[in-house]
Amino acid sequence: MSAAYDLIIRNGTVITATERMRCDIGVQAGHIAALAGNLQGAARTTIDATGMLVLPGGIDSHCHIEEISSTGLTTADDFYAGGVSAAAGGTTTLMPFAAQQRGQSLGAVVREYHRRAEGRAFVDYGFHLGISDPTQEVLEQELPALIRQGCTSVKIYTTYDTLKIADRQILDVLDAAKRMGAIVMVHAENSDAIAWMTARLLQAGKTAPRFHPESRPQVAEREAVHRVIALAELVDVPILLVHVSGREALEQIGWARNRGLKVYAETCPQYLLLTAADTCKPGFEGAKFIFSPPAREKADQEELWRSLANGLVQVISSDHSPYRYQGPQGKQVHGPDAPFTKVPNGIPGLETRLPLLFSEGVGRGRIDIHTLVALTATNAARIYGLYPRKGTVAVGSDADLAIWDPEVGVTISQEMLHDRMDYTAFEGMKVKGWPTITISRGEIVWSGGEVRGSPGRGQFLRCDRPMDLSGYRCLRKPPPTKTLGET
Ligand code: DUC
Ligand code: ZN
Ligand code: ZN
Repeated sequence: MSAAYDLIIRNGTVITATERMRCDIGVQAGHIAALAGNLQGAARTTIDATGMLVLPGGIDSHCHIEEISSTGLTTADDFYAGGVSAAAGGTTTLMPFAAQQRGQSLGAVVREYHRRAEGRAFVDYGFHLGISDPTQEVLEQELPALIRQGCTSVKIYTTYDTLKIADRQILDVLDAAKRMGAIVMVHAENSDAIAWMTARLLQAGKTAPRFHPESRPQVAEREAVHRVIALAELVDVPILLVHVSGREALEQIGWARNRGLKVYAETCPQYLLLTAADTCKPGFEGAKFIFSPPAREKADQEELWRSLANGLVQVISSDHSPYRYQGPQGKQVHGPDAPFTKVPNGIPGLETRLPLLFSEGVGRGRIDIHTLVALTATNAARIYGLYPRKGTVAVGSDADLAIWDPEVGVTISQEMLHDRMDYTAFEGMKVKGWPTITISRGEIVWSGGEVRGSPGRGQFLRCDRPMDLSGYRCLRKPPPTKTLGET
């Protein structure tokens, strides 16, 4: 008797980080149950994916969902709106932060973020731990318990007065992570250099948004990147540098790799597609492009694209950090003439991340499609302990899939997006390729421009210990298409 499936996707071209397969996919109870040419059996739902590419659902491994900043502002999207927006752009897993502020218990912070997500999350999610107060109690008691509960990654800052930790504390965090098998993500910019530059700019009356990039020059990022690499070498533990913005940080990462150090790196579409000049928009519009580190120059974009193709950078996240342009929680919270220092940092990007990379990366021949999958799903799954449940298309994996129409043309506009924002930094950009159907644990959640599914369907993901990526390189040459045998 032939098998019965909940869902069969027929005639698609399945793409993973290493394979291109003409095959059907059988889904049962939320998992991929079969991959085969001309799959036999019946299904309650069948999707004809002729002419389409079937990719693993994306993992956005750095985003800020309903996060309260140290200045008391909350990011615009909750776990429902963020999840819907992600799904509409082909992403099925989110990894936001449970962000500690000084004096808070880390365990209590994580409980609060669980409360925010439960009953609201639309796609599956795990939590990174944002640590700004690494007391002995946090590192020796709370952290081990949270790691056992499936939060196996930690983010620290070298900048922002209320978040940054000193070198000695960084060493303590790295040492704790090493003993417990967690991975440390670092926002690396030299805080004093930024404060010094900022004071000079403000004194000279240079307060407009366009001075934000000048206040955070590459040398400030380069110094902090080098320093945290050195601290990680001293402790002998891998680290991941988040939102790497340009050439100078990349040079340090390349130097570390050549020394044999396990230094991973992440970048974001804004560093590949925007420049510092975007903050020069008329009036206060430049505030829409204030994020840190800032976008750099064209030459930095080119170097970043190269670093994606050659494996220097492993992960592309959105760093979705949505503060609306208007309103009391937004960019103009301190008025339309506020100095750049008072503008909340961050831009949205959950929904546009994959289509921008598909179009600008694969479409323009800067990266191949397997590298795209590795950078936007598989590598994050491995680094953050979700592989092979997430991040690939394989028998036994969760049926998280995005069915892409590689030919459809879309002009990005805020109107078409599903987040709670009132602007996108990518307004007017034309892309080719968009997911027509997104499937999360076997359930169609986005199809033909419609969102399906209810708040709370997303599940918390207990992450395992991070997986080593050494020896796992991006492909330089696409693999041949495999045609799988029939069943
Ligand atoms: N760092 C982030 O990772 N996100 C938003 C703001 C910031 O500085
Ligand atoms: Zn950061
Ligand atoms: Zn961030």
